[in-house]
Amino acid sequence: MKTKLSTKNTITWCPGCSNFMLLESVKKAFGKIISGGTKQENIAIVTGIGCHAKIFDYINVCGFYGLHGRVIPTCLGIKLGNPNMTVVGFAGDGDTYAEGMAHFIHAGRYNANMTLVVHDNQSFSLTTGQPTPTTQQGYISKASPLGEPNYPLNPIKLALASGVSFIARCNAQDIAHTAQILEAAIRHKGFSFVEIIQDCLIFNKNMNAKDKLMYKINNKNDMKIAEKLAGEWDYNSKKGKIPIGVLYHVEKPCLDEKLKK
Ligand SMILES: Cc1ncc(C[n+]2csc(CCOP(=O)(O)OP(=O)(O)O)c2C)c(N)n1
Repeated sequence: MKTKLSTKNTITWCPGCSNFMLLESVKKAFGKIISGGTKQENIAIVTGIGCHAKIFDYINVCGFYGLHGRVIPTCLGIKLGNPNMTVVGFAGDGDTYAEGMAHFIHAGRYNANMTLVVHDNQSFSLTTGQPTPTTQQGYISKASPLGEPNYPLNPIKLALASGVSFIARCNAQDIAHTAQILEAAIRHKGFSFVEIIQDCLIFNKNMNAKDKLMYKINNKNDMKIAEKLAGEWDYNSKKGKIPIGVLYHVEKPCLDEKLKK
């Protein structure tokens, strides 16, 4: 299955980039979905533009190498055009929470049956390390020589407030756990959002190596617990605890059911 899902394209991520590990997790999860009866040609992926987006070239499924910030509407277009497709979007933190922010909020409201995977390295890495909305305050880069003035956004809290029906967080370096969560996210009926915490080996390295703060949880539909879990890490420092796993999971009508009515 791994061979069937691989392509012959040369991988151009930096040696040691955690995107390699995420690629493995995605292939494992897709392998399970295909063994469960989904045809390989009925899986479509969409990417933005960025280091994360190169994953498009390395997985042998249908899809659309999209525009920066427009992963979600492109996924939605595929899903509306052919509801039989299993649609998974791969986006960056800059991609999703800067350019593409409005789409993220509405995706929660629409609850279309599709998955968004956000590779959060707290940096616009492909364009050499400018701060994104999840970058910590004080981060110095070419674009913020006096330090990033703004406090980071908490996307998990935003997802909860936007009504996202499946919210999870993973550590890119934990391939088996990430594969398991991705599979659950893809199987979820409705919009699933998986935040991947990943190190960038070149930019914003101060935020790397948070593994020791991480612990595994599996919350179902308890909003109070989800809100507490969402507040345990503020993206601004390497303090506190970082829950990984399913942070919130609820069943509610998805977009095609609402449209049918
Ligand atoms: C509309 C638009 N704005 C800006 C860019 C330039 N751009 C291309 S990649 C990129 C950075 C991507 O950062 P992120 O989404 O965080 O992904 P990463 O490279 O970190 O994986 C930017 C700003 C673009 N291609 N299109």
